[in-house]
This record gives sequence, C-alpha cells and structure tokens, in this order.
Amino acid sequence: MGKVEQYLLSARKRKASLIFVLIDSEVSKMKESVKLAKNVERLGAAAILVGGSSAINQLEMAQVVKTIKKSVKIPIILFPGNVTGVVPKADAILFSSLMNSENPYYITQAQALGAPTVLKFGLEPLPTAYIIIGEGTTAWFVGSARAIPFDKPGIAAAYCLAAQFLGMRFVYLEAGSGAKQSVRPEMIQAVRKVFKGFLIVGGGIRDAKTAATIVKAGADAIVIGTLLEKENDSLKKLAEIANSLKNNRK
Ligand code: 1GP
Repeated sequence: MGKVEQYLLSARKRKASLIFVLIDSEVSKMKESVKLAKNVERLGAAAILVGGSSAINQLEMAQVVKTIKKSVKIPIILFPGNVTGVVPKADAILFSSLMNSENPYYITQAQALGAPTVLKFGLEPLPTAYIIIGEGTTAWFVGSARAIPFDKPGIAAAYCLAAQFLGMRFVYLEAGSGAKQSVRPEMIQAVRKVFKGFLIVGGGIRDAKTAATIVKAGADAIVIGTLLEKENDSLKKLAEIANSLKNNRK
C-alpha cells in the first residue's frame, strides 16, 4: 500500500467522510484552477482529482497538475478518462477499470497501454472499480457503459462484490459529471454491505443535504466537480457540504 492510500485511510478514520474536488483541466483555466485548489484545501478537501472523461489534452493536463502541485499540500490524484490522462508530477492515479463498459478497451486495454507510463512517472496506482450508474452523461457515452439503473442496487452490489474478489481496494460509484440525480442511498447501502474497501461516490452532488445522505449511506468520500465550476457562491456551498459531513460522520 502506498503513501496516498495510507493517507486516505487514516484521514477517513480520523475525520468524517472525505471530500475530493474534481478539476477538469479542459474546463478550468490555469489561474482559476490554482485559486480553486487553494480554496478547497482551506475548506477541508482531502484530495484533488484531475481529469474526467472529456479531459483528453495531455499537455494541458500535465501543466495543470504541475502548477497545482506547487500550490497545495493535499494529494493530487489523476482521474483518467483515457491513456492521455496519465501525466507526471501527480501523487497517485485512480487506476480504474470501467467495470460495466461494453467496450473491452475501457476495462483492460487502456490500462495495459497506460500502465508502463504510470510506472515511469512513479504514480501510485489506486486499484479502482469504476462503475457508471444511470445514462445520458459524458462518462456514460464516452465509456460505452451499460449503465446500471439508479433503482437497481442489487446489480451495483454484485459488481462491487466482484471488484472486491478481484482485489480492487477502491470503488467509485459514478452518476456522471453534472448528472441530474446522484447515486441513491439505497444503492450505496447495498454496496456498503458487501464492499469492504474505500467507497467513492460522485456525480450530481450539489448541496449539503444530498452529500449528507450519501455519507450516511456509507460513502467514504464524495466527489464534487460541476458545483465549483458553475455556481456563483460555490465555495460557500462547499463549506456547507464540508460542515454537513462533519455532523453526519459514520
Ligand atoms: C464526475 O463524479 C464526478 O466524474 C463529479 O461529478 O461534476 O456532477 O460534481 P459532478
């Protein structure tokens, strides 16, 4: 187990559930990204994810990672949508298999193509089962996912049990960036019953109430992206989310 994984597990034990902030290097400008990273660190985010399914400009991403890395102490974790999401200077990478893709490229082939570069760049691989819930998002489309319906918790739990048997220590239940609805608590509870590893939930989380429900259901970390890109008083909302997690620790 590497340093970042140890840090996440011990932070999770010490604190309430964790907040990961997603910075999409294609959406945010460099100056804004650095400012955002500093602000979310101050508000208690545990890590910054850089990537996303539509972030495919490797040069731009490398620059964003390098610059943010100099400005914050919390780990920078790559969240690649493809092999181009592997860039140097980050602390770790969600080394993910899109478990419910219909295209083997996203299950094992991109991983094989990207692995030597992960090693070369000295990135800590966090073995992650990436599972897409619900249709219509970019992640769903780009990843050729056969999405698990929001109201089928048993199917999600079966995938997560499979992930556990395969030795994956992280699961990321993904409703997709900007999703109209987030993953439902019934599904998170069903997954929590069978999956013993670190459970990340993201997609469509925009307010403290939703975040608290997701954490109560058993998520170890939530991912916030779109909220911080679009809304005016987004930092205030992030602070509210951070507070609600403290008050709803499990
Ligand atoms: C997307 O789960 C992340 O990959 C974050 O989703 O942009 O909806 O917050 P949002």
